[in-house]
Amino acid sequence: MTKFVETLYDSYGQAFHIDEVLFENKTDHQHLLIFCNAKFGRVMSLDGIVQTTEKDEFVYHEMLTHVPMIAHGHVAKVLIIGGGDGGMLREVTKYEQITHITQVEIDQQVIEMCKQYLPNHSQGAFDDPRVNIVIEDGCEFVKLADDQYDVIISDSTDSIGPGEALFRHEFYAGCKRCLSPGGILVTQNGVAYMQQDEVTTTAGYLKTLFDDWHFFAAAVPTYVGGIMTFAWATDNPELRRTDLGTLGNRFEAWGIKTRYYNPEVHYGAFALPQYVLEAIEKRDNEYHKKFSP
Ligand code: AG3
Repeated sequence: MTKFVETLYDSYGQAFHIDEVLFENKTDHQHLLIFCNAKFGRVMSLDGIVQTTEKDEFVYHEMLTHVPMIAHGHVAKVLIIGGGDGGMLREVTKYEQITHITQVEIDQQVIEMCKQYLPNHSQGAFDDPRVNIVIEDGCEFVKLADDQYDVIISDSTDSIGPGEALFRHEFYAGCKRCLSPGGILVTQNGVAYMQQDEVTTTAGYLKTLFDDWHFFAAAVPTYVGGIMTFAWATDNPELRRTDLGTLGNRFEAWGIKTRYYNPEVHYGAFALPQYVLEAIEKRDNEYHKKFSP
């Protein structure tokens, strides 16, 4: 039986039995592989790194969508950066009050192949009349876009290859200029234990741009090595402190169906272990040393 061995880390990783290869090709931007596995269903990898699987994708897509959506409370326009598999779009389109969704994906072939081989991710969301798909580098898009969005979700790969630009200061600054007043930016920020520098670096950038920023977390089985952190940034500090009762009322009133997210999980996701807080603070200190007079 053939095996897929993830190449993200040098000295540690995960392996899958490949039951069947559904698609494999070099796109204009990256190497795309979609295969079947008995435990995780269809698995999609880009440049040797697992991006999403049919069985555990709900954790990631629900947390990056519903945490900002429900905390904000009045979202009409959403921008998704990346997310070519369509899982994020599926979650976002669950909200009837949203009038417009722009999704900016660099790799058209990822969208096309995921529509064909991972249809359970998008479940038809690409055909939603509120959706506008733009094939472009997300970092370039946010530098020049004219529109403003209430929630921006960065559903990127890791900070290597095409995804690298989505972890730079200029990207976060671009997102800030595309947020409506009090809008929220959330981003995929890596697995904290394995990629601690990512927490430190992102914290340093967000600190210079937003009045309120932090991280929240969830454990995604196929993003191995512990909890994944998601960055949270906004100029409205009250949104992160939205009380449990309000979260519960909105969740119920809007009838959002989920398998991972619920208001208690939302609330608890902002409680971070000490080693993650230290990674955040490290940047605070380094930043001060470097930039204070
Ligand atoms: N994007 C995040 C993949 C991160 C994998 N990396 C890792 N294990 N550190 C997923 C795209 C799903 N829409």
